[in-house]
Amino acid sequence: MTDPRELERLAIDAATRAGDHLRDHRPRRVEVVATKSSDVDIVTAMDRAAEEMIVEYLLAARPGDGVFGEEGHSRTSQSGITWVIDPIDGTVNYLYALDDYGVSIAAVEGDPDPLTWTPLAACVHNPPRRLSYHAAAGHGAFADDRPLRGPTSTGLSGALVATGFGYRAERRTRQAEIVTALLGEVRDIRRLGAASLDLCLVGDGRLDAYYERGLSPWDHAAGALIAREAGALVTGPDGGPADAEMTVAAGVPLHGELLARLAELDAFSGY
Ligand code: LIP
Repeated sequence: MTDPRELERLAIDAATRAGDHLRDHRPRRVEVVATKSSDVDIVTAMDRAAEEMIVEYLLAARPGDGVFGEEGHSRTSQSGITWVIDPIDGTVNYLYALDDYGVSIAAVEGDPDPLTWTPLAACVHNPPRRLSYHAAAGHGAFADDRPLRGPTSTGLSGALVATGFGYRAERRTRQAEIVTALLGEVRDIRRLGAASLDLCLVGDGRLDAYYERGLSPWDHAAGALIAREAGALVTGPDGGPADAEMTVAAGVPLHGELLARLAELDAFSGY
């Protein structure tokens, strides 16, 4: 049985090395090399370079592991452990030289499917702040060496709620309707642009809640474990694992209140 703290250390080292490269070698003009679901769903040369660095480092240390990366690295695991990688979560922020982006790396046991995998270890590294959020299953969550403060216990009307919007205009239009309905019912809304950081900030009590529909597994794999190890609830619409349908993260009682309100707003399907 692999010690999750060994995997956590590897994730921190791999994320920090890639993060140093992203920060210190960021070109003045970041090159967009491809688009995915829409013209604004971009891939940069630095996304690809960072993923290559991360995969090379992790497989040099653990050659039998699997890989499931946003930018195309995919490898079946022989060891039972797979690395779920988003080399730049918050790519648009990176493109615009905004500081809210993260190198997100999680080690999971089982298939790379958020509905069935067992998260073991995670790191979300924020290069501009030289800060690593990290966790090993059963061993708590940290920001560098500081234990995370844990989620807040506020109710919906006093909540600072983060969310995000998809890359397709049709989805964003529906998401705007939902956030408009919530805006008059909560303290305020934030849209940072990186799900992995949003989830870590809920675990650190610096956001009261986060919700988003349409996340990919690599967007939430690491941040969800870190938030959970800090004491937050992170689920999908039915209280099960977070998935593309919906990710909701908060402490109690807010998690239940927000989930119920999103259900009333029909936020879980149709867009
Ligand atoms: C981003 C997510 C964010 C979402 C953005 C985008 P990416 O991931 O972290 O929460 O709102 O639309 O999907 O594409 O930067 O890896």
